[in-house]
Amino acid sequence: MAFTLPDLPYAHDALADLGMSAETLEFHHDIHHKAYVDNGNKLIAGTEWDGKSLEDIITGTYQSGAVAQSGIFNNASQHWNHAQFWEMMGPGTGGMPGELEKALTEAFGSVDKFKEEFAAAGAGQFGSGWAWLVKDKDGSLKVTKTENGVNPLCFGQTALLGCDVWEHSYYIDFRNKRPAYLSNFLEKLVNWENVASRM
Ligand code: MN3
Repeated sequence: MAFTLPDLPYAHDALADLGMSAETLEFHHDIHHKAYVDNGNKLIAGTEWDGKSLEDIITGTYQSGAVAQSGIFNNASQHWNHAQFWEMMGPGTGGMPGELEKALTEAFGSVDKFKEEFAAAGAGQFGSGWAWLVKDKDGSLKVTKTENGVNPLCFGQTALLGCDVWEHSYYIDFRNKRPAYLSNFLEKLVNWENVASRM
């Protein structure tokens, strides 16, 4: 089953008033995400991964550790990461569902402490990567960061929230100010109902 680029779940300009411009989404979704889809399809054609599910390709190539698989892993994982990322944001969504607020408070002490930890993980990721809120195998909530395309699937974790901290995600709107992008993401862009639905 070949990868396909999913449509954004909102218009390209739907997040502009919230700090993510149409130009960013045109580059990020239409060009960067599309490139992961197209390159992944080219690399997978005719290999043992042809016809496997996206999740199986990601975990299988990551666990193999083989350099020959790294191109397939990088493109497959980045395709999955971006497909989740678009869904985790949204325009004018409601507040945080009570069950999520309760779970974050239990795990981190307060919602604000969770946001501080998440923003610090994203700011502290050296180079390209992602910040995550995950549900670990034992059910506990944790904040993590990963390099490049590595994601929670690689560690058997459930991704509840992810933030792309590659420069292409923020350079147009925030230039080099990654902490400002992360703060804006947490305060204005996250679709907390989507996050809660992943628990
Ligand atoms: Mn990206």
